[in-house]
Amino acid sequence: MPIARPAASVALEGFELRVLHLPLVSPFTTSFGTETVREVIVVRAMTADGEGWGEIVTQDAPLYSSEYTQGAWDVATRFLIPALLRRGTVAPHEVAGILEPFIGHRMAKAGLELALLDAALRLEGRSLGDHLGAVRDRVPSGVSVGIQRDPAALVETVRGYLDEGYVRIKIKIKPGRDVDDTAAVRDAFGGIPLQVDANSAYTLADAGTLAELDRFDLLLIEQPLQEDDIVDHATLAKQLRTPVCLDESIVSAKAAADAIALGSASVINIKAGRVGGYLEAVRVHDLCRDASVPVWCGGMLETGIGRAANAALAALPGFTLPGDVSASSRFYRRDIVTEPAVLEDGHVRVPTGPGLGVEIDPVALDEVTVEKVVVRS
Ligand code: NPG
Repeated sequence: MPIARPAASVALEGFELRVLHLPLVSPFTTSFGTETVREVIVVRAMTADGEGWGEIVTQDAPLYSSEYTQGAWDVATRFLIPALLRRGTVAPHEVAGILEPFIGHRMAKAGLELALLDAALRLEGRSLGDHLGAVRDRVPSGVSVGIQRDPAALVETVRGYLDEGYVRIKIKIKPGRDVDDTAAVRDAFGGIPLQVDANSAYTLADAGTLAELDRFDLLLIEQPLQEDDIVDHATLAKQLRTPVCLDESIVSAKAAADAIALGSASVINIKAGRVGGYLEAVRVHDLCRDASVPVWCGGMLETGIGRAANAALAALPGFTLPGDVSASSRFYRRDIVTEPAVLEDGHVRVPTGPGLGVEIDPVALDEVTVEKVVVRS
């Protein structure tokens, strides 16, 4: 369902941006590299009637997408924030239109829009989940498992997450670390809900190897080819029994519609940052639902801010597969919110308080802040 009642306007006075360095509980390895510290930008919208928080999910380097921290910082402070402040009074649903002249930079735009959504909904006393159209009070929690030293180590890591109660396992793969890793997890744990994520590491020439994964009855294979390989993904999908899910390629509702029309994906991962905001994410959800394409909520190692918003999004009715909406403790020893998301019976609760429904822990936030700027009207 499209959002029926837009959130109210807020009188903008400024924005504070902070770069955070959050140490990870263990290194996270994907086909594009290993992270030990999550670098991320947190946004505080300052309005005449209070504040709102958002998160720009870029990483320190442009390895997952073309966006990265210092690029987002620059475009936000130089172009995006000034454009919003020039308007003065802005409703969250107007943000995308105001920022549209600036090409790309969707993660930066999403973070700013989320801060406005939080500010506006707090004023109205409505939760983000209510606003987006959530129909559940908790969402099933899947976990994304990085590439480990060897398949045996992977099995032990997966065992730990299954013991904690995660209801779906996603393992990262790359050339040379695919069939054996998947076989090891399948053999060790039988018919658990299992999927793999290649983060664009393959080409069509690898179709034979990827078809070997068909025997493991995976829920899906995520983003095997490059972001722009929308036609190649359609060609590959015809050669695999495993459903192809797109992540990096889906940068908007239009991109999702194109991918579905071409047969490039039969499942879609929705990440609000990647598509330019939670409101566009709802549009992706709506069109996938109309096309009977299942969706699930992706994760970008969010802090408690983005994690709360993701739980709200994942509670929409078309999210029929468990998402990468795990407990905060999957990544962080100390989060920047006072009540970080926890795993309860394999689920994460959808916050019900006004706005994001989480409160910032100012001491924890200061401790991980490495750079800060305030841009005022
Ligand atoms: O649970 O937040 C999470 C992480 C899920 O694997 C995950 N994210 O490719 O989807 C991905 C990957 C990612 C993380 C990509 C951070 C880019 C940045």
